[in-house]
Amino acid sequence: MSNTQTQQTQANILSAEKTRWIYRKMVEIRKFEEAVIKGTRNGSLGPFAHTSDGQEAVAVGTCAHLNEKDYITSTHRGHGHSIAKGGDLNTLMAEMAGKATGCDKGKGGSLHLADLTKGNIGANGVVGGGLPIACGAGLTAKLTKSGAVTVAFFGDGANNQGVFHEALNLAAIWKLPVVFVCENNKYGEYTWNGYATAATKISDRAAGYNIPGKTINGNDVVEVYQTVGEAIERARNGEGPSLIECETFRIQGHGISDPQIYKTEEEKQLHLTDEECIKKFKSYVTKHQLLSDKEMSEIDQSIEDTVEKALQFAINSPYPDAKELYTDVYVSY
Ligand SMILES: Cc1ncc(C[n+]2csc(CCOP(=O)(O)OP(=O)(O)O)c2C)c(N)n1
Ligand SMILES: [Mg+2]
Repeated sequence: MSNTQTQQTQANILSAEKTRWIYRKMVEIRKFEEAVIKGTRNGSLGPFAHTSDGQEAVAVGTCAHLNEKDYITSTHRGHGHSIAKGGDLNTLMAEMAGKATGCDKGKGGSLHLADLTKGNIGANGVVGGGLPIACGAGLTAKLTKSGAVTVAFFGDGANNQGVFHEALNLAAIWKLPVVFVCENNKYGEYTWNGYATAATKISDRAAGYNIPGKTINGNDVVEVYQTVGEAIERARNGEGPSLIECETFRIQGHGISDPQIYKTEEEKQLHLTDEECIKKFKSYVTKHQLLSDKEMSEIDQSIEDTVEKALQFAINSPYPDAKELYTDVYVSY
């Protein structure tokens, strides 16, 4: 295939509509996280947050294939997943502030964010906790023949939890429509993954469960879109689960108060390189003439305004009433 032909094939991977959606969502997540960092530091939002800036390509490239009926389970670093799965920025930001107008009426906050109307069945403060829940959603979909696929997002730190192995095994023997998407940002809190994980690649662990496993560049949204897309299609066709490891990096520390003294200078500068996922996608769309600079800056500006409005909405919303304390906490049968 000639270079021109390869370029044309590359350009055909994404429709014009999908290209705009992907760019918009990645920028929405980045600007949302920047507002969360600012709002948390100045006290107008909650006391603490783990942000996902830098990892946008994984959430967006994956959720680009999901519909309203599909599910995701998330992690303590779940704002980006929620936005990519269609969450409304106002109600998500209000949730960051613990307000009554939040998508969980202020009871979830950053760490336990769920958005059930969008198929987001929850972030999880327990590392690896979303993985068996994804199997439950997968089993429901299989038994009810709903056609829904569940994506379980998890970090590299979760791959050494026993529950990771139990979930993969269960999903494999029952051929559940679940895709396990690992965001390998190389750290679990302050511990380098190479120090904590015996496997060379996290995706190698798929072989133990007889399912496909692949490691990809998680900073390249087009690569995520293609590879995770194939795994989602496989799951939707009844062919069972897959494990996709997306190598990426987080721009912030573990939480926003972490000074990252355990990272090398080179690692701290990664977001200034061509590996930064939004920059990478911008080069791609420019090279393939999918979006102009003008279109991208118009999108940037409109998101800037939307996020600012979301922040004001959150700040101006009321806290939940004290009598709400026990509602929606337990399910009654
Ligand atoms: C079962 C459990 N063990 C330990 C913790 C403390 N903890 C919170 S986040 C975290 C690191 C998770 O790392 P990773 O899965 O790679 O996700 P990342 O923070 O990098 O997105 C740990 C150990 C926890 N919340 N739950
Ligand atoms: Mg990690």
